[in-house]
Amino acid sequence: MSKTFVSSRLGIAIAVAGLSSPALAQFNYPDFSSVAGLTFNGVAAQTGNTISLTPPTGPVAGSMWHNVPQNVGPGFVSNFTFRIRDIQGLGADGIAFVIQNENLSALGGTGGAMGYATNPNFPAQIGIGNSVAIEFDTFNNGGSWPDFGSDNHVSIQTNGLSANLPGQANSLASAIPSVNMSDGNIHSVRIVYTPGLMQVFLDNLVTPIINAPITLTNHMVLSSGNAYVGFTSATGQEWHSERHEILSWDFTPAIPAPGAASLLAIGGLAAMRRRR
Ligand SMILES: [Ca+2]
Ligand SMILES: [Ca+2]
Repeated sequence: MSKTFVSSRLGIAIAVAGLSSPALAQFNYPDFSSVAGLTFNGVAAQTGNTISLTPPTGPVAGSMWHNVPQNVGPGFVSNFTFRIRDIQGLGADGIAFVIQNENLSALGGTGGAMGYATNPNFPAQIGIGNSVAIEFDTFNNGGSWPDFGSDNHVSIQTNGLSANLPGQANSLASAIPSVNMSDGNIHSVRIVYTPGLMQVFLDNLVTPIINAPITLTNHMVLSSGNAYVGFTSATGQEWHSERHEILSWDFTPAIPAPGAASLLAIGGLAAMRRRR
């Protein structure tokens, strides 16, 4: 393959990525054999076909963002699967799905700050401002800040434009799921948002574990309705850590842009042909 060919292909890729059409911004990673379009910070990295947000060591933190700001304002649906395994000691600290309008290098503190927040014990580790984080928290930091008295909770956390914080004082809504999130099994999450309602489903697409009257623009400043989406994670100590993995991820804005409809139609035709 000639160098000229490579650079012309790269030029086309840049030209496509440079388009601001929301139709191109929606994405689907059935697995992470390709990590094109993603940015990694801290210890987060592709590992085989999955994303390892953190290895089972510590204290470390990692984040992963889709490179293109997504049209979250009018609403969206995002599905992902995660797995938490290689538990050391009590295991810590969990995974967060984060909507933020800071930048692609955003990464918060280690330990209970879970990569999205400022760790109140280590205030030099600044959290991500202008953010809403849905945390899947596997360590009860009750000795340091109120944490629902649970080492297995889900909570929607924000501190408005200021750096996010991990304690329950910054929770908009929360739940204690019946499933053990750090049992080494693959868990499925669906987040459904329309202005005024955020729903979080965990391993059950019928009944949400969180059904909360949340409007993002009450807590964040978006850019023409857009913000970055992605994941953060962290561990506290090597002796209380775990591997946090994301195995798949998709994101669909609520209102398909012109062009998205035709892409969906093409996908539908292809599916029909496959069924025949
Ligand atoms: Ca915690
Ligand atoms: Ca928490």
